[in-house]
Amino acid sequence: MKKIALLLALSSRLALADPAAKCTGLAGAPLNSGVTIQSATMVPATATLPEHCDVLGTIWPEAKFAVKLPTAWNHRFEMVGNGGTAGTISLSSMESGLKKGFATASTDTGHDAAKEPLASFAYPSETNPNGRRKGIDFGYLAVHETAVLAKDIIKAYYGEPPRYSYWVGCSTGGRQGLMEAQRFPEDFDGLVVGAPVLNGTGNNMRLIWNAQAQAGPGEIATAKLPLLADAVYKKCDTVDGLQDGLIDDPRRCAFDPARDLPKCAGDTDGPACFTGAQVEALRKIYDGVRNSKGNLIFPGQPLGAEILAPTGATGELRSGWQGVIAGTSHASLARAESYMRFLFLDPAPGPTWNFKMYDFDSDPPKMGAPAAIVDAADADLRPLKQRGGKILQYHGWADPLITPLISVNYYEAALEKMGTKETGILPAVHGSRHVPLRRGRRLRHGGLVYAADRLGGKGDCARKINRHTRRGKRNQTHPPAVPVSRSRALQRNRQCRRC
Ligand SMILES: [Ca+2]
Repeated sequence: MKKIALLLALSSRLALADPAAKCTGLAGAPLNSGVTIQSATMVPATATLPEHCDVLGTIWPEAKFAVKLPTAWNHRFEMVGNGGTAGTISLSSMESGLKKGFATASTDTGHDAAKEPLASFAYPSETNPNGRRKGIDFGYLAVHETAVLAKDIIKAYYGEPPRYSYWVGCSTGGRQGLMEAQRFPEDFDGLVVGAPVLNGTGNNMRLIWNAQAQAGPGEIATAKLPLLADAVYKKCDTVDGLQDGLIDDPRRCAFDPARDLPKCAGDTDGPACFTGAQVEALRKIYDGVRNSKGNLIFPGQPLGAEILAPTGATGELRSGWQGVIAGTSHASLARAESYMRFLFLDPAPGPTWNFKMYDFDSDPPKMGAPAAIVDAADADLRPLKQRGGKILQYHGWADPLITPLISVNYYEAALEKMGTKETGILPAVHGSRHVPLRRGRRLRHGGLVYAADRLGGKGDCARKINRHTRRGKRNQTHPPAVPVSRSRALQRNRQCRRC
Protein backbone atom coordinates (compact mmCIF):
# COMPACT_ATOMS: atom_id res chain seq x y z
CA MET A 1 0.00 0.00 0.00
CA LYS A 2 2.88 2.29 0.81
CA LYS A 3 4.26 1.70 -2.66
CA ILE A 4 0.92 2.43 -4.32
CA ALA A 5 0.48 5.60 -2.30
CA LEU A 6 3.94 6.77 -3.26
CA LEU A 7 3.27 6.11 -6.91
CA LEU A 8 -0.03 7.91 -6.89
CA ALA A 9 1.56 10.89 -5.22
CA LEU A 10 4.43 10.79 -7.66
CA SER A 11 2.23 10.47 -10.72
CA SER A 12 -0.12 13.29 -9.76
CA ARG A 13 2.84 15.52 -9.13
CA LEU A 14 4.73 14.61 -12.26
CA ALA A 15 1.71 14.82 -14.51
CA LEU A 16 1.81 18.59 -14.08
CA ALA A 17 5.46 18.95 -14.97
CA ASP A 18 7.17 19.07 -18.36
CA PRO A 19 8.85 15.88 -19.66
CA ALA A 20 12.34 16.87 -18.55
CA ALA A 21 11.15 17.64 -15.05
CA LYS A 22 9.13 14.42 -14.98
CA CYS A 23 12.19 12.46 -16.02
CA THR A 24 14.62 13.90 -13.53
CA GLY A 25 11.89 13.59 -10.91
CA LEU A 26 12.07 9.82 -11.31
CA ALA A 27 15.70 9.73 -10.21
CA GLY A 28 15.89 8.50 -6.68
CA ALA A 29 12.13 7.95 -6.42
CA PRO A 30 11.66 5.40 -3.58
CA LEU A 31 9.45 2.98 -5.53
CA ASN A 32 10.00 0.25 -2.96
CA SER A 33 12.74 -0.96 -0.70
CA GLY A 34 14.10 -3.41 -3.25
CA VAL A 35 14.41 -0.95 -6.13
CA THR A 36 17.18 1.54 -6.70
CA ILE A 37 17.02 4.00 -9.57
CA GLN A 38 20.56 4.90 -10.54
CA SER A 39 19.66 7.53 -13.10
CA ALA A 40 16.78 9.09 -15.01
CA THR A 41 18.05 11.15 -17.91
CA MET A 42 16.26 13.02 -20.65
CA VAL A 43 17.77 11.99 -24.00
CA PRO A 44 17.27 14.39 -26.92
CA ALA A 45 15.99 13.07 -30.23
CA THR A 46 18.62 11.76 -32.64
CA ALA A 47 18.47 10.79 -36.29
CA THR A 48 17.28 7.33 -35.28
CA LEU A 49 15.59 7.60 -31.90
CA PRO A 50 12.93 9.95 -30.52
CA GLU A 51 13.29 12.08 -27.41
CA HIS A 52 12.87 9.91 -24.37
CA CYS A 53 13.49 9.56 -20.66
CA ASP A 54 16.11 6.88 -20.00
CA VAL A 55 15.74 5.18 -16.61
CA LEU A 56 18.40 2.81 -15.27
CA GLY A 57 18.26 0.96 -11.98
CA THR A 58 18.56 -2.26 -10.00
CA ILE A 59 16.09 -4.62 -8.38
CA TRP A 60 17.45 -6.52 -5.41
CA PRO A 61 19.77 -8.27 -5.37
CA GLU A 62 21.51 -7.66 -8.70
CA ALA A 63 18.93 -7.34 -11.48
CA LYS A 64 19.77 -4.30 -13.55
CA PHE A 65 17.03 -2.85 -15.74
CA ALA A 66 16.43 -0.12 -18.28
CA VAL A 67 13.13 1.63 -19.02
CA LYS A 68 12.85 4.06 -21.92
CA LEU A 69 9.91 6.46 -21.99
CA PRO A 70 9.32 8.35 -25.26
CA THR A 71 7.88 11.83 -24.97
CA ALA A 72 5.49 11.04 -27.82
CA TRP A 73 4.03 7.89 -26.23
CA ASN A 74 1.63 5.56 -28.03
CA HIS A 75 0.12 4.43 -24.70
CA ARG A 76 1.65 0.99 -25.08
CA PHE A 77 4.43 -0.93 -23.31
CA GLU A 78 6.86 -3.37 -24.87
CA MET A 79 9.40 -5.47 -22.97
CA VAL A 80 12.12 -7.35 -24.81
CA GLY A 81 13.84 -10.61 -23.91
CA ASN A 82 17.41 -11.85 -23.66
CA GLY A 83 19.60 -14.34 -25.48
CA GLY A 84 21.73 -17.24 -24.24
CA THR A 85 22.52 -17.00 -20.55
CA ALA A 86 21.46 -13.31 -20.52
CA GLY A 87 23.55 -11.05 -18.26
CA THR A 88 23.15 -7.88 -20.32
CA ILE A 89 20.29 -5.44 -20.80
CA SER A 90 18.97 -5.81 -24.37
CA LEU A 91 19.43 -2.16 -25.26
CA SER A 92 19.54 -2.55 -29.05
CA SER A 93 16.34 -4.62 -29.06
CA MET A 94 14.56 -1.84 -27.20
CA GLU A 95 15.11 0.59 -30.05
CA SER A 96 12.53 -0.83 -32.46
CA GLY A 97 9.68 -0.29 -30.03
CA LEU A 98 11.01 3.05 -28.86
CA LYS A 99 11.04 4.33 -32.45
CA LYS A 100 7.37 3.44 -32.73
CA GLY A 101 6.43 5.25 -29.54
CA PHE A 102 6.39 2.31 -27.14
CA ALA A 103 7.59 2.65 -23.58
CA THR A 104 10.14 -0.16 -23.48
CA ALA A 105 11.97 -2.17 -20.82
CA SER A 106 14.66 -4.83 -20.48
CA THR A 107 16.50 -6.56 -17.65
CA ASP A 108 19.85 -8.33 -17.49
CA THR A 109 17.97 -11.00 -15.44
CA GLY A 110 20.09 -10.50 -12.35
CA HIS A 111 23.73 -10.96 -13.25
CA ASP A 112 26.55 -9.42 -15.26
CA ALA A 113 27.75 -11.76 -18.02
CA ALA A 114 31.05 -9.91 -18.26
CA LYS A 115 31.85 -10.80 -14.66
CA GLU A 116 30.01 -14.13 -14.43
CA PRO A 117 30.13 -15.81 -17.84
CA LEU A 118 27.68 -18.46 -19.01
CA ALA A 119 25.86 -20.04 -16.02
CA SER A 120 28.53 -19.40 -13.38
CA PHE A 121 26.34 -16.69 -11.84
CA ALA A 122 24.09 -19.38 -10.37
CA TYR A 123 26.82 -21.15 -8.37
CA PRO A 124 26.69 -20.00 -4.73
CA SER A 125 30.00 -19.30 -3.05
CA GLU A 126 31.57 -16.92 -0.55
CA THR A 127 32.11 -14.45 -3.36
CA ASN A 128 28.67 -15.12 -4.85
CA PRO A 129 26.29 -15.30 -1.88
CA ASN A 130 23.23 -14.53 -4.06
CA GLY A 131 23.95 -17.38 -6.48
CA ARG A 132 20.79 -19.36 -5.76
CA ARG A 133 18.58 -16.29 -5.98
CA LYS A 134 20.28 -15.30 -9.22
CA GLY A 135 19.32 -18.67 -10.67
CA ILE A 136 15.69 -17.91 -9.81
CA ASP A 137 16.01 -14.41 -11.24
CA PHE A 138 17.37 -15.89 -14.47
CA GLY A 139 14.62 -18.52 -14.45
CA TYR A 140 11.63 -16.23 -14.17
CA LEU A 141 11.63 -13.65 -11.39
CA ALA A 142 13.71 -10.75 -12.74
CA VAL A 143 11.57 -10.47 -15.89
CA HIS A 144 8.35 -10.43 -13.88
CA GLU A 145 9.63 -7.92 -11.35
CA THR A 146 10.93 -5.68 -14.13
CA ALA A 147 7.60 -5.83 -15.96
CA VAL A 148 5.71 -4.82 -12.83
CA LEU A 149 8.19 -2.09 -12.01
CA ALA A 150 8.20 -0.73 -15.58
CA LYS A 151 4.44 -0.36 -15.44
CA ASP A 152 4.78 1.50 -12.15
CA ILE A 153 7.35 3.84 -13.68
CA ILE A 154 5.16 4.34 -16.76
CA LYS A 155 2.23 5.30 -14.58
CA ALA A 156 4.39 7.62 -12.53
CA TYR A 157 5.82 9.28 -15.63
CA TYR A 158 2.77 9.61 -17.87
CA GLY A 159 0.09 9.69 -15.19
CA GLU A 160 -1.66 6.61 -16.57
CA PRO A 161 -0.86 2.91 -17.08
CA PRO A 162 -0.22 1.43 -20.52
CA ARG A 163 -3.34 0.41 -22.41
CA TYR A 164 -1.64 -2.68 -23.80
CA SER A 165 1.53 -4.50 -22.80
CA TYR A 166 3.59 -6.75 -25.06
CA TRP A 167 6.50 -9.15 -24.84
CA VAL A 168 8.95 -9.78 -27.71
CA GLY A 169 11.75 -12.30 -27.31
CA CYS A 170 13.56 -15.13 -29.04
CA SER A 171 15.57 -18.12 -27.82
CA THR A 172 16.01 -17.44 -24.11
CA GLY A 173 13.69 -14.49 -24.73
CA GLY A 174 11.12 -16.90 -26.14
CA ARG A 175 11.38 -19.00 -23.02
CA GLN A 176 10.96 -15.89 -20.91
CA GLY A 177 7.81 -15.00 -22.84
CA LEU A 178 6.25 -18.42 -22.30
CA MET A 179 7.27 -18.27 -18.65
CA GLU A 180 5.42 -14.99 -18.28
CA ALA A 181 2.35 -16.41 -20.04
CA GLN A 182 2.36 -19.41 -17.70
CA ARG A 183 3.30 -17.86 -14.35
CA PHE A 184 2.25 -14.23 -14.64
CA PRO A 185 -0.47 -14.06 -17.32
CA GLU A 186 -1.52 -10.60 -16.16
CA ASP A 187 1.81 -9.06 -17.17
CA PHE A 188 1.35 -9.04 -20.96
CA ASP A 189 -1.58 -8.89 -23.37
CA GLY A 190 0.38 -10.21 -26.34
CA LEU A 191 3.59 -12.21 -26.49
CA VAL A 192 5.80 -12.87 -29.50
CA VAL A 193 7.73 -16.02 -28.65
CA GLY A 194 10.54 -17.00 -30.99
CA ALA A 195 12.46 -20.30 -30.95
CA PRO A 196 11.84 -20.70 -27.23
CA VAL A 197 14.23 -22.84 -25.24
CA LEU A 198 11.18 -23.77 -23.23
CA ASN A 199 12.79 -26.98 -22.02
CA GLY A 200 16.33 -25.77 -21.49
CA THR A 201 17.31 -28.61 -19.20
CA GLY A 202 16.32 -31.18 -21.80
CA ASN A 203 17.66 -29.30 -24.80
CA ASN A 204 21.08 -28.87 -23.23
CA MET A 205 21.05 -32.51 -22.23
CA ARG A 206 20.48 -33.16 -25.96
CA LEU A 207 23.55 -31.11 -26.89
CA ILE A 208 25.56 -33.20 -24.44
CA TRP A 209 24.08 -36.38 -25.93
CA ASN A 210 25.19 -35.22 -29.38
CA ALA A 211 28.71 -34.57 -28.06
CA GLN A 212 28.98 -37.94 -26.32
CA ALA A 213 27.88 -39.62 -29.56
CA GLN A 214 30.82 -37.96 -31.31
CA ALA A 215 33.44 -38.36 -28.56
CA GLY A 216 35.73 -40.72 -30.41
CA PRO A 217 35.77 -42.07 -33.97
CA GLY A 218 32.18 -40.95 -34.52
CA GLU A 219 33.04 -37.25 -34.59
CA ILE A 220 31.50 -35.45 -37.55
CA ALA A 221 34.02 -33.08 -39.08
CA THR A 222 32.83 -29.74 -40.44
CA ALA A 223 34.23 -30.72 -43.83
CA LYS A 224 31.75 -33.63 -44.00
CA LEU A 225 28.66 -31.46 -43.52
CA PRO A 226 28.10 -30.56 -47.22
CA LEU A 227 28.17 -34.28 -48.03
CA LEU A 228 25.62 -34.92 -45.30
CA ALA A 229 23.43 -32.01 -46.43
CA ASP A 230 23.42 -33.24 -50.03
CA ALA A 231 22.26 -36.69 -48.97
CA VAL A 232 19.54 -35.33 -46.69
CA TYR A 233 18.12 -32.94 -49.27
CA LYS A 234 18.33 -35.53 -52.04
CA LYS A 235 16.17 -37.78 -49.90
CA CYS A 236 13.83 -35.26 -48.27
CA ASP A 237 13.34 -32.15 -50.42
CA THR A 238 10.73 -33.65 -52.73
CA VAL A 239 8.74 -35.41 -50.01
CA ASP A 240 6.58 -32.27 -49.81
CA GLY A 241 5.96 -32.43 -53.57
CA LEU A 242 8.23 -29.54 -54.51
CA GLN A 243 11.98 -29.58 -55.18
CA ASP A 244 12.75 -26.12 -53.89
CA GLY A 245 15.63 -26.56 -51.44
CA LEU A 246 13.24 -26.68 -48.51
CA ILE A 247 11.92 -29.50 -46.39
CA ASP A 248 8.44 -28.48 -45.31
CA ASP A 249 8.03 -31.05 -42.55
CA PRO A 250 11.13 -33.15 -41.79
CA ARG A 251 9.02 -35.60 -39.78
CA ARG A 252 7.67 -36.89 -43.08
CA CYS A 253 11.08 -37.93 -44.42
CA ALA A 254 12.41 -41.41 -43.60
CA PHE A 255 16.10 -40.58 -43.85
CA ASP A 256 18.31 -43.36 -42.53
CA PRO A 257 22.04 -42.58 -42.17
CA ALA A 258 22.90 -46.27 -42.44
CA ARG A 259 21.04 -46.61 -45.73
CA ASP A 260 21.21 -43.17 -47.35
CA LEU A 261 24.83 -42.09 -46.80
CA PRO A 262 27.87 -43.24 -48.83
CA LYS A 263 29.90 -45.79 -46.85
CA CYS A 264 33.65 -45.81 -46.59
CA ALA A 265 35.25 -48.85 -48.20
CA GLY A 266 36.84 -50.99 -45.53
CA ASP A 267 35.52 -48.47 -42.98
CA THR A 268 38.53 -46.26 -43.77
CA ASP A 269 37.59 -42.61 -43.37
CA GLY A 270 37.68 -40.38 -46.42
CA PRO A 271 36.26 -37.06 -47.65
CA ALA A 272 33.44 -38.59 -49.69
CA CYS A 273 32.11 -41.19 -47.27
CA PHE A 274 31.07 -41.94 -43.70
CA THR A 275 32.51 -44.60 -41.42
CA GLY A 276 30.36 -46.93 -39.36
CA ALA A 277 31.10 -44.93 -36.20
CA GLN A 278 30.10 -41.68 -37.92
CA VAL A 279 26.87 -43.22 -39.17
CA GLU A 280 26.05 -44.41 -35.66
CA ALA A 281 26.73 -40.93 -34.24
CA LEU A 282 24.39 -39.39 -36.81
CA ARG A 283 21.72 -41.95 -36.03
CA LYS A 284 21.85 -40.93 -32.36
CA ILE A 285 21.77 -37.21 -33.14
CA TYR A 286 18.66 -37.54 -35.31
CA ASP A 287 17.00 -40.10 -33.08
CA GLY A 288 17.22 -38.19 -29.79
CA VAL A 289 18.27 -38.85 -26.21
CA ARG A 290 17.66 -42.35 -24.86
CA ASN A 291 18.44 -43.96 -21.51
CA SER A 292 20.06 -47.37 -21.13
CA LYS A 293 16.65 -49.05 -21.43
CA GLY A 294 16.22 -47.51 -24.85
CA ASN A 295 13.46 -45.14 -23.79
CA LEU A 296 13.39 -41.81 -25.63
CA ILE A 297 13.75 -39.05 -23.04
CA PHE A 298 14.20 -36.04 -25.32
CA PRO A 299 13.61 -35.45 -29.07
CA GLY A 300 16.47 -35.34 -31.51
CA GLN A 301 17.54 -33.05 -34.34
CA PRO A 302 15.09 -32.76 -37.26
CA LEU A 303 16.46 -33.05 -40.77
CA GLY A 304 17.30 -29.89 -42.67
CA ALA A 305 19.77 -27.80 -40.65
CA GLU A 306 22.77 -29.51 -42.29
CA ILE A 307 22.55 -27.33 -45.39
CA LEU A 308 24.95 -24.47 -45.99
CA ALA A 309 23.44 -21.00 -45.80
CA PRO A 310 24.72 -17.43 -45.45
CA THR A 311 25.60 -16.90 -41.81
CA GLY A 312 26.76 -14.05 -39.62
CA ALA A 313 27.88 -10.56 -40.52
CA THR A 314 29.92 -11.70 -43.50
CA GLY A 315 27.28 -13.92 -45.01
CA GLU A 316 29.75 -16.80 -45.08
CA LEU A 317 28.22 -20.05 -46.30
CA ARG A 318 28.09 -22.30 -43.27
CA SER A 319 26.21 -25.39 -42.22
CA GLY A 320 23.70 -24.97 -39.40
CA TRP A 321 25.45 -27.83 -37.63
CA GLN A 322 28.79 -26.02 -37.51
CA GLY A 323 29.49 -24.73 -34.03
CA VAL A 324 26.28 -26.22 -32.66
CA ILE A 325 26.08 -29.96 -33.35
CA ALA A 326 29.16 -31.13 -35.27
CA GLY A 327 32.18 -31.97 -33.15
CA THR A 328 32.94 -31.86 -29.44
CA SER A 329 34.44 -28.41 -29.08
CA HIS A 330 32.20 -25.45 -29.72
CA ALA A 331 30.43 -22.63 -27.91
CA SER A 332 27.04 -24.34 -27.71
CA LEU A 333 28.55 -27.33 -25.93
CA ALA A 334 30.52 -25.06 -23.60
CA ARG A 335 27.26 -23.34 -22.64
CA ALA A 336 25.52 -26.68 -22.09
CA GLU A 337 28.39 -27.82 -19.86
CA SER A 338 28.18 -24.60 -17.88
CA TYR A 339 24.46 -25.03 -17.34
CA MET A 340 25.05 -28.53 -15.99
CA ARG A 341 27.95 -27.48 -13.78
CA PHE A 342 26.17 -24.61 -12.09
CA LEU A 343 22.40 -24.61 -12.61
CA PHE A 344 20.66 -27.57 -14.23
CA LEU A 345 21.84 -30.40 -11.96
CA ASP A 346 20.93 -30.52 -8.29
CA PRO A 347 23.27 -30.67 -6.48
CA ALA A 348 25.43 -28.61 -8.83
CA PRO A 349 28.62 -30.58 -9.60
CA GLY A 350 30.71 -27.42 -10.05
CA PRO A 351 33.48 -26.29 -12.39
CA THR A 352 35.34 -29.60 -12.77
CA TRP A 353 32.39 -31.36 -14.42
CA ASN A 354 32.50 -32.07 -18.18
CA PHE A 355 30.08 -33.40 -20.79
CA LYS A 356 31.49 -36.93 -20.74
CA MET A 357 30.30 -37.28 -17.15
CA TYR A 358 26.58 -36.93 -17.90
CA ASP A 359 24.72 -40.20 -17.14
CA PHE A 360 21.46 -40.56 -19.05
CA ASP A 361 19.98 -42.82 -16.37
CA SER A 362 20.94 -41.13 -13.10
CA ASP A 363 21.30 -37.48 -14.09
CA PRO A 364 17.91 -36.61 -15.65
CA PRO A 365 16.14 -36.94 -12.25
CA LYS A 366 18.67 -34.47 -10.82
CA MET A 367 17.33 -31.83 -13.21
CA GLY A 368 13.82 -31.93 -11.75
CA ALA A 369 14.09 -29.11 -9.22
CA PRO A 370 16.08 -26.80 -11.53
CA ALA A 371 13.63 -27.49 -14.35
CA ALA A 372 10.81 -26.25 -12.13
CA ILE A 373 12.64 -22.90 -12.02
CA VAL A 374 14.04 -22.47 -15.52
CA ASP A 375 11.78 -24.44 -17.89
CA ALA A 376 8.59 -22.96 -19.33
CA ALA A 377 6.80 -26.18 -20.17
CA ASP A 378 3.40 -25.75 -18.48
CA ALA A 379 0.86 -26.20 -21.28
CA ASP A 380 -2.06 -24.77 -19.29
CA LEU A 381 -2.55 -21.30 -20.76
CA ARG A 382 -6.15 -20.87 -19.62
CA PRO A 383 -5.47 -17.91 -17.31
CA LEU A 384 -3.85 -16.01 -20.19
CA LYS A 385 -6.58 -16.94 -22.62
CA GLN A 386 -9.34 -16.04 -20.19
CA ARG A 387 -8.05 -12.49 -19.96
CA GLY A 388 -7.76 -12.23 -23.75
CA GLY A 389 -3.98 -12.68 -24.02
CA LYS A 390 -2.45 -14.10 -27.17
CA ILE A 391 0.87 -15.68 -28.18
CA LEU A 392 2.57 -15.69 -31.56
CA GLN A 393 5.07 -18.53 -31.37
CA TYR A 394 7.46 -19.29 -34.22
CA HIS A 395 10.33 -21.71 -34.61
CA GLY A 396 12.58 -22.65 -37.52
CA TRP A 397 12.49 -26.27 -38.66
CA ALA A 398 16.20 -25.89 -39.40
CA ASP A 399 17.08 -24.65 -35.92
CA PRO A 400 20.14 -26.65 -34.83
CA LEU A 401 20.40 -25.10 -31.37
CA ILE A 402 16.88 -25.47 -30.01
CA THR A 403 15.15 -28.45 -31.54
CA PRO A 404 11.87 -27.13 -33.02
CA LEU A 405 10.16 -30.31 -31.92
CA ILE A 406 9.82 -28.83 -28.44
CA SER A 407 7.73 -26.00 -29.90
CA VAL A 408 5.59 -28.44 -31.88
CA ASN A 409 5.20 -30.68 -28.84
CA TYR A 410 4.31 -27.72 -26.65
CA TYR A 411 1.66 -26.49 -29.05
CA GLU A 412 0.12 -29.94 -29.26
CA ALA A 413 0.26 -30.30 -25.46
CA ALA A 414 -1.54 -26.95 -25.11
CA LEU A 415 -4.24 -28.15 -27.51
CA GLU A 416 -4.74 -31.26 -25.43
CA LYS A 417 -4.51 -29.50 -22.06
CA MET A 418 -7.03 -26.85 -22.96
CA GLY A 419 -9.33 -29.20 -24.81
CA THR A 420 -9.79 -26.80 -27.69
CA LYS A 421 -8.07 -25.53 -30.81
CA GLU A 422 -8.36 -22.02 -29.40
CA THR A 423 -5.24 -22.03 -27.24
CA GLY A 424 -4.44 -18.38 -27.76
CA ILE A 425 -1.27 -19.52 -29.55
CA LEU A 426 -0.72 -18.72 -33.20
CA PRO A 427 2.00 -21.20 -34.15
CA ALA A 428 4.39 -20.78 -37.05
CA VAL A 429 7.11 -23.22 -37.99
CA HIS A 430 9.24 -22.30 -40.96
CA GLY A 431 12.43 -23.23 -42.77
CA SER A 432 14.89 -20.97 -41.05
CA ARG A 433 17.60 -21.62 -38.50
CA HIS A 434 17.82 -20.44 -34.92
CA VAL A 435 15.84 -17.24 -34.76
CA PRO A 436 15.51 -15.24 -37.91
CA LEU A 437 16.99 -12.67 -38.45
CA ARG A 438 18.35 -9.24 -38.77
CA ARG A 439 18.60 -8.20 -42.33
CA GLY A 440 16.28 -10.50 -44.18
CA ARG A 441 12.84 -9.39 -45.19
CA ARG A 442 10.88 -11.12 -42.52
CA LEU A 443 10.50 -11.29 -38.79
CA ARG A 444 12.77 -8.38 -38.13
CA HIS A 445 12.39 -7.02 -34.67
CA GLY A 446 10.36 -4.11 -35.96
CA GLY A 447 8.05 -6.59 -37.60
CA LEU A 448 7.74 -8.49 -34.36
CA VAL A 449 6.78 -5.33 -32.54
CA TYR A 450 4.12 -4.83 -35.18
CA ALA A 451 2.98 -8.42 -34.66
CA ALA A 452 2.79 -7.96 -30.91
CA ASP A 453 0.73 -4.84 -31.33
CA ARG A 454 -1.72 -6.67 -33.57
CA LEU A 455 -2.03 -9.37 -30.93
CA GLY A 456 -3.48 -6.80 -28.62
CA GLY A 457 -5.88 -5.42 -31.19
CA LYS A 458 -9.23 -6.57 -32.42
CA GLY A 459 -10.37 -8.40 -35.50
CA ASP A 460 -8.70 -11.16 -37.44
CA CYS A 461 -5.29 -10.73 -35.85
CA ALA A 462 -3.93 -14.08 -36.96
CA ARG A 463 -4.52 -13.31 -40.62
CA LYS A 464 -2.88 -9.90 -40.31
CA ILE A 465 0.16 -11.34 -38.55
CA ASN A 466 0.58 -14.13 -41.05
CA ARG A 467 0.33 -11.62 -43.87
CA HIS A 468 2.94 -9.44 -42.26
CA THR A 469 5.38 -12.23 -41.56
CA ARG A 470 4.89 -13.85 -44.97
CA ARG A 471 5.22 -11.03 -47.40
CA GLY A 472 7.05 -13.09 -50.03
CA LYS A 473 4.80 -14.44 -52.77
CA ARG A 474 6.34 -17.87 -52.46
CA ASN A 475 5.31 -18.17 -48.86
CA GLN A 476 2.50 -20.51 -48.11
CA THR A 477 0.77 -21.68 -45.01
CA HIS A 478 0.05 -25.34 -44.69
CA PRO A 479 -2.61 -26.78 -42.47
CA PRO A 480 -3.33 -28.61 -40.28
CA ALA A 481 -2.19 -27.88 -36.72
CA VAL A 482 1.18 -26.31 -37.37
CA PRO A 483 1.27 -23.84 -40.25
CA VAL A 484 4.50 -24.02 -42.18
CA SER A 485 5.49 -21.00 -44.21
CA ARG A 486 8.17 -21.59 -46.76
CA SER A 487 10.32 -19.39 -48.87
CA ARG A 488 13.89 -19.39 -50.07
CA ALA A 489 14.32 -16.08 -48.31
CA LEU A 490 13.54 -17.75 -45.01
CA GLN A 491 15.97 -20.53 -45.78
CA ARG A 492 18.65 -17.96 -46.43
CA ASN A 493 17.86 -15.83 -43.44
CA ARG A 494 20.81 -15.06 -41.28
CA GLN A 495 20.89 -16.07 -37.71
CA CYS A 496 19.83 -13.39 -35.28
CA ARG A 497 23.02 -12.06 -33.77
CA ARG A 498 21.20 -10.86 -30.72
CA CYS A 499 20.18 -14.34 -29.69
CA1 LIG B 1 10.69 -29.17 -50.83
